[in-house]
Amino acid sequence: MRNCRGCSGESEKDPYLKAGLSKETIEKTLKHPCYNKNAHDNARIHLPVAPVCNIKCAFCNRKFDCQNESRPGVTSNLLTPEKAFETFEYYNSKVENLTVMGIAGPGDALANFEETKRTIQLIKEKHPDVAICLSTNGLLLPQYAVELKELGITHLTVTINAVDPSIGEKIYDHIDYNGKRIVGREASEILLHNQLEGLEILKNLDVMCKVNIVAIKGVNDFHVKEIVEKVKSLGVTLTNIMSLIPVKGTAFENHESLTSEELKKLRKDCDTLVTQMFHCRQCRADAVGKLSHDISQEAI
Ligand code: CLF
Ligand code: SF4
Repeated sequence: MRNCRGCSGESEKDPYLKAGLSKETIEKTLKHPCYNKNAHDNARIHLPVAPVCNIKCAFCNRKFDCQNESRPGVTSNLLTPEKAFETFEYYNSKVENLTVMGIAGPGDALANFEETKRTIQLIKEKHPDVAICLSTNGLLLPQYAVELKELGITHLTVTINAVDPSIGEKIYDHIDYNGKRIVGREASEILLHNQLEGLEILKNLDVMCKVNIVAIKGVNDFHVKEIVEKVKSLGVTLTNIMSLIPVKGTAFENHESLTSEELKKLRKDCDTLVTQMFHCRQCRADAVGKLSHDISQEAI
C-alpha cells in the first residue's frame, strides 16, 4: 500500500522523503546515510561493477572513477557481479548496519546494464531488506526506469549539470547513444531530455530520487538554482551540489573550484527550494562503511 505525504507522517518529520513512497521505501530511506543525514550510524557499500561510460563530461578523466558521484582522481577495482556478491557477503558479516548497496561506477551504472542487473538480483534475492541505490548520468534512464523498479531499486541519483543545452554543451563533450557518437548542442539536448523524462517516469514508481549537480565556477554555478527548480517540478525532494575538483588531463584541469564558503552559500540558497545534502563525502566507487569512515582501503 502506498502512503501519501499526509498519512505516512514521516515526510513532515523528515524533508528528505518525497510524497507517494511506500512504507517499505520510507523505512529504507530513513536507514540510508546519504538520503537521511540522521542515519549516520548506517553504512553503505558500493560495488564497482560498471566500468563503461556512455557520455564524456569535460571534467572527467576516465582513468578514474565517475566524478559525478565520486571522489575525483580515485581508481576503484572492478568486480564481476558474482565477485561483487561475495564482497557484499564479506562486508555484511563485518560491518554493522549495512543497510544500503549502491552502484556508482566507476563508469555509468546503466551503460553496464547487464552487470548492474545481475548484481542487484544476487543481492536482492538474499537480502530483501537492503536498499538498492544507483547513480547514473541518466542517458539511458527512460529505457530502464521501469525495469529498475521491477528489479527492486529504491534509490536513484541522476547527475544533471545543466537544464539549458547552451550551458550543457560546455560541460558534455559527447554522448554515445543508439550506436552513434553525438557531439555539441545536440548531445546536450538528448542527455537533458532523457534525464528529465527518466525522472518523470520515476516520479510515480516508488523510487526515492536525488539529483547531483557538479557546480563549475563561471560555467554553470550561476545556473544551479534553475536546475534545482526544474527537478523540483519533477518531484525531486533532495539535491546534492558538489564543487568541481579539477583533474589533470581534462579541459578543466586548471579551473578554479568554488571555495567552501561559495559552495555553502549555493547550497543554502537552494535549500529554500529543495532539501540539500550538506554531508556528501564524494565517495569512491568501491566505498564501504559509514559516510564518516570509509573502510574500503583498510584490512578488516
Ligand atoms: Fe552511494 Fe550515492 Fe547511493 Fe549514497 S553515495 S550511490 S546515494 S549509496 Fe552519498 Fe557518497 Fe555523496 Fe554519493 S556520500 S558521493 S551522495
Ligand atoms: Fe566521467 Fe561520470 Fe561523466 Fe561518465 S558520467 S564521463 S564516468 S564523470
